[in-house]
Amino acid sequence: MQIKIGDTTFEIVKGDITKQEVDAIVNAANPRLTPGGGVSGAIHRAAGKELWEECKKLGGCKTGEAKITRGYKLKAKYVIHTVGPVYKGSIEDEKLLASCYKNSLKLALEHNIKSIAFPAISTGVYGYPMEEAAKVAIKTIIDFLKENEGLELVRLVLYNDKAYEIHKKVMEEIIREME
Ligand code: AR6
Repeated sequence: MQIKIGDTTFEIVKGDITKQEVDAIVNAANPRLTPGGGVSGAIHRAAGKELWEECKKLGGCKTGEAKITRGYKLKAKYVIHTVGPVYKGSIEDEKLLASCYKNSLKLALEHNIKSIAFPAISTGVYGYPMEEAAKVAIKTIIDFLKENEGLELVRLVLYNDKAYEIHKKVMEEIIREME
Protein backbone atom coordinates (compact mmCIF):
# COMPACT_ATOMS: atom_id res chain seq x y z
CA MET A 1 0.00 0.00 0.00
CA GLN A 2 1.39 3.44 -0.88
CA ILE A 3 0.55 7.11 -0.72
CA LYS A 4 2.17 10.24 -2.05
CA ILE A 5 3.13 13.09 0.31
CA GLY A 6 4.35 15.99 -1.85
CA ASP A 7 6.96 14.40 -4.14
CA THR A 8 7.70 11.50 -1.78
CA THR A 9 6.21 8.03 -2.06
CA PHE A 10 5.47 6.50 1.35
CA GLU A 11 4.72 2.80 1.30
CA ILE A 12 4.29 -0.22 3.53
CA VAL A 13 5.39 -3.63 2.27
CA LYS A 14 5.85 -7.12 3.65
CA GLY A 15 9.47 -8.21 3.39
CA ASP A 16 12.97 -8.53 4.78
CA ILE A 17 14.78 -5.28 5.59
CA THR A 18 18.18 -6.75 4.70
CA LYS A 19 17.09 -7.32 1.07
CA GLN A 20 15.87 -3.78 0.32
CA GLU A 21 17.33 -1.99 -2.68
CA VAL A 22 17.31 1.51 -1.23
CA ASP A 23 20.00 4.06 -0.37
CA ALA A 24 19.68 3.41 3.36
CA ILE A 25 18.09 0.84 5.65
CA VAL A 26 17.35 1.59 9.28
CA ASN A 27 18.53 -0.72 12.04
CA ALA A 28 16.52 -1.22 15.28
CA ALA A 29 19.70 -1.10 17.33
CA ASN A 30 20.65 -1.24 21.03
CA PRO A 31 22.49 1.58 22.86
CA ARG A 32 25.89 -0.09 22.47
CA LEU A 33 25.30 -0.68 18.74
CA THR A 34 26.33 -4.34 19.17
CA PRO A 35 24.93 -6.79 16.58
CA GLY A 36 22.39 -8.38 18.99
CA GLY A 37 19.42 -10.39 17.67
CA GLY A 38 16.27 -9.60 15.63
CA VAL A 39 16.59 -7.08 12.80
CA SER A 40 19.94 -5.92 14.10
CA GLY A 41 21.46 -9.42 14.08
CA ALA A 42 20.13 -10.00 10.55
CA ILE A 43 21.53 -6.67 9.27
CA HIS A 44 24.96 -7.31 10.80
CA ARG A 45 25.06 -10.85 9.35
CA ALA A 46 24.12 -9.60 5.88
CA ALA A 47 26.47 -6.58 5.97
CA GLY A 48 29.49 -8.52 7.21
CA LYS A 49 31.88 -7.92 10.11
CA GLU A 50 33.06 -4.53 8.85
CA LEU A 51 29.75 -3.11 10.02
CA TRP A 52 30.48 -4.02 13.64
CA GLU A 53 34.04 -2.67 13.23
CA GLU A 54 32.58 0.71 12.24
CA CYS A 55 29.85 0.61 14.93
CA LYS A 56 32.48 0.03 17.63
CA LYS A 57 34.00 3.44 16.86
CA LEU A 58 30.76 5.40 17.24
CA GLY A 59 30.58 5.43 21.06
CA GLY A 60 27.05 4.00 21.20
CA CYS A 61 23.72 5.70 20.55
CA LYS A 62 21.13 7.08 22.98
CA THR A 63 17.50 5.99 22.89
CA GLY A 64 15.62 8.07 20.29
CA GLU A 65 18.81 9.16 18.51
CA ALA A 66 20.36 7.90 15.26
CA LYS A 67 23.85 7.29 13.82
CA ILE A 68 24.95 6.43 10.30
CA THR A 69 27.43 3.91 8.91
CA ARG A 70 28.21 2.40 5.52
CA GLY A 71 26.23 -0.66 4.39
CA TYR A 72 29.17 -2.85 3.32
CA LYS A 73 27.82 -6.09 1.75
CA LEU A 74 24.21 -4.87 1.81
CA LYS A 75 22.52 -3.52 -1.29
CA ALA A 76 21.91 -0.35 0.72
CA LYS A 77 24.83 2.10 0.72
CA TYR A 78 24.12 3.19 4.30
CA VAL A 79 22.73 1.82 7.56
CA ILE A 80 21.08 4.29 9.92
CA HIS A 81 21.15 2.88 13.44
CA THR A 82 18.46 4.10 15.81
CA VAL A 83 17.64 2.91 19.30
CA GLY A 84 13.96 2.46 20.06
CA PRO A 85 12.49 2.66 23.58
CA VAL A 86 11.96 -0.46 25.68
CA TYR A 87 8.16 -0.32 26.06
CA LYS A 88 7.05 0.73 29.54
CA GLY A 89 3.52 1.99 28.87
CA SER A 90 4.35 5.65 29.58
CA ILE A 91 3.99 8.77 27.41
CA GLU A 92 7.78 8.85 27.06
CA ASP A 93 7.63 5.72 24.88
CA GLU A 94 5.71 7.54 22.18
CA LYS A 95 8.02 10.57 22.21
CA LEU A 96 11.13 8.41 21.99
CA LEU A 97 9.74 6.20 19.23
CA ALA A 98 8.72 9.28 17.21
CA SER A 99 12.26 10.67 17.71
CA CYS A 100 13.74 7.49 16.20
CA TYR A 101 11.82 8.04 12.97
CA LYS A 102 12.40 11.81 12.89
CA ASN A 103 16.12 11.65 13.63
CA SER A 104 16.65 8.85 11.08
CA LEU A 105 14.84 10.85 8.39
CA LYS A 106 16.83 14.01 9.26
CA LEU A 107 20.10 12.08 9.01
CA ALA A 108 18.97 10.70 5.63
CA LEU A 109 18.38 14.22 4.28
CA GLU A 110 21.75 15.40 5.62
CA HIS A 111 23.45 12.61 3.63
CA ASN A 112 21.49 13.24 0.45
CA ILE A 113 19.79 9.85 0.77
CA LYS A 114 16.80 9.59 -1.58
CA SER A 115 15.28 6.26 -0.51
CA ILE A 116 15.08 4.75 2.98
CA ALA A 117 13.50 1.61 4.47
CA PHE A 118 12.51 1.19 8.12
CA PRO A 119 11.62 -1.93 10.12
CA ALA A 120 8.92 -1.65 12.83
CA ILE A 121 11.25 -0.26 15.50
CA SER A 122 10.77 -1.49 19.11
CA THR A 123 8.04 -4.02 18.21
CA GLY A 124 10.17 -7.13 18.80
CA VAL A 125 12.51 -7.62 21.77
CA TYR A 126 11.64 -4.13 23.08
CA GLY A 127 7.96 -5.09 23.45
CA TYR A 128 6.11 -2.09 21.92
CA PRO A 129 2.56 -3.23 21.00
CA MET A 130 2.40 -3.40 17.18
CA GLU A 131 -0.73 -1.28 16.64
CA GLU A 132 0.40 1.52 18.97
CA ALA A 133 3.86 1.52 17.39
CA ALA A 134 2.30 1.58 13.89
CA LYS A 135 0.31 4.74 14.76
CA VAL A 136 3.43 6.53 16.00
CA ALA A 137 5.58 5.39 13.04
CA ILE A 138 3.08 6.27 10.31
CA LYS A 139 1.99 9.61 11.83
CA THR A 140 5.59 10.67 12.42
CA ILE A 141 6.69 9.77 8.88
CA ILE A 142 3.71 11.58 7.29
CA ASP A 143 4.23 14.70 9.44
CA PHE A 144 7.94 14.75 8.57
CA LEU A 145 7.22 14.41 4.84
CA LYS A 146 4.67 17.23 4.97
CA GLU A 147 7.39 19.52 6.34
CA ASN A 148 10.47 18.30 4.48
CA GLU A 149 11.24 17.82 0.79
CA GLY A 150 14.07 15.80 -0.74
CA LEU A 151 13.19 12.15 -0.20
CA GLU A 152 11.84 10.10 -3.09
CA LEU A 153 10.83 6.96 -1.17
CA VAL A 154 10.14 6.05 2.45
CA ARG A 155 9.29 2.39 2.96
CA LEU A 156 8.14 0.62 6.10
CA VAL A 157 9.06 -3.07 5.85
CA LEU A 158 6.93 -5.49 7.89
CA TYR A 159 8.20 -8.97 8.53
CA ASN A 160 4.99 -11.00 8.47
CA ASP A 161 1.34 -10.88 7.36
CA LYS A 162 0.04 -9.91 10.80
CA ALA A 163 2.40 -6.93 11.11
CA TYR A 164 1.56 -5.87 7.55
CA GLU A 165 -2.22 -6.08 8.12
CA ILE A 166 -1.99 -4.02 11.33
CA HIS A 167 0.03 -1.33 9.57
CA LYS A 168 -2.34 -1.30 6.60
CA LYS A 169 -5.35 -0.79 8.89
CA VAL A 170 -3.60 2.01 10.81
CA MET A 171 -2.48 3.71 7.59
CA GLU A 172 -6.03 3.60 6.19
CA GLU A 173 -7.36 5.16 9.43
CA ILE A 174 -4.74 7.93 9.37
CA ILE A 175 -5.43 8.71 5.68
CA ARG A 176 -9.18 8.91 6.43
CA GLU A 177 -8.50 11.37 9.30
CA MET A 178 -6.38 13.49 6.93
CA GLU A 179 -9.15 13.82 4.32
N1 AR6 B 1 13.20 -7.56 8.28
C1 AR6 B 1 12.19 -6.77 8.71
N2 AR6 B 1 11.67 -6.86 9.96
C2 AR6 B 1 12.20 -7.78 10.81
C3 AR6 B 1 13.28 -8.64 10.43
C4 AR6 B 1 13.78 -8.49 9.10
N3 AR6 B 1 14.79 -9.24 8.64
N4 AR6 B 1 13.58 -9.43 11.49
C5 AR6 B 1 12.73 -9.10 12.49
N5 AR6 B 1 11.90 -8.11 12.08
P1 AR6 B 1 13.60 -6.34 16.95
P2 AR6 B 1 13.41 -4.02 18.77
C6 AR6 B 1 10.82 -7.41 12.84
O1 AR6 B 1 13.47 -7.25 18.13
O2 AR6 B 1 12.09 -4.47 19.30
C7 AR6 B 1 18.01 -6.49 19.08
O3 AR6 B 1 18.60 -7.57 19.71
C8 AR6 B 1 10.34 -8.07 14.10
O4 AR6 B 1 9.34 -9.04 13.80
O5 AR6 B 1 14.64 -6.64 15.95
O6 AR6 B 1 13.60 -2.58 18.43
C9 AR6 B 1 18.78 -5.20 19.26
O7 AR6 B 1 20.16 -5.42 19.40
C10 AR6 B 1 9.79 -6.89 14.89
O8 AR6 B 1 8.46 -6.59 14.49
O9 AR6 B 1 13.86 -4.80 17.43
C11 AR6 B 1 18.16 -4.61 20.49
O10 AR6 B 1 18.75 -5.11 21.67
C12 AR6 B 1 10.65 -5.70 14.46
O11 AR6 B 1 11.37 -6.19 13.30
C13 AR6 B 1 16.72 -5.06 20.42
O12 AR6 B 1 16.73 -6.26 19.66
C14 AR6 B 1 11.64 -5.20 15.49
O13 AR6 B 1 12.16 -6.29 16.23
C15 AR6 B 1 15.84 -4.06 19.73
O14 AR6 B 1 14.50 -4.46 19.82
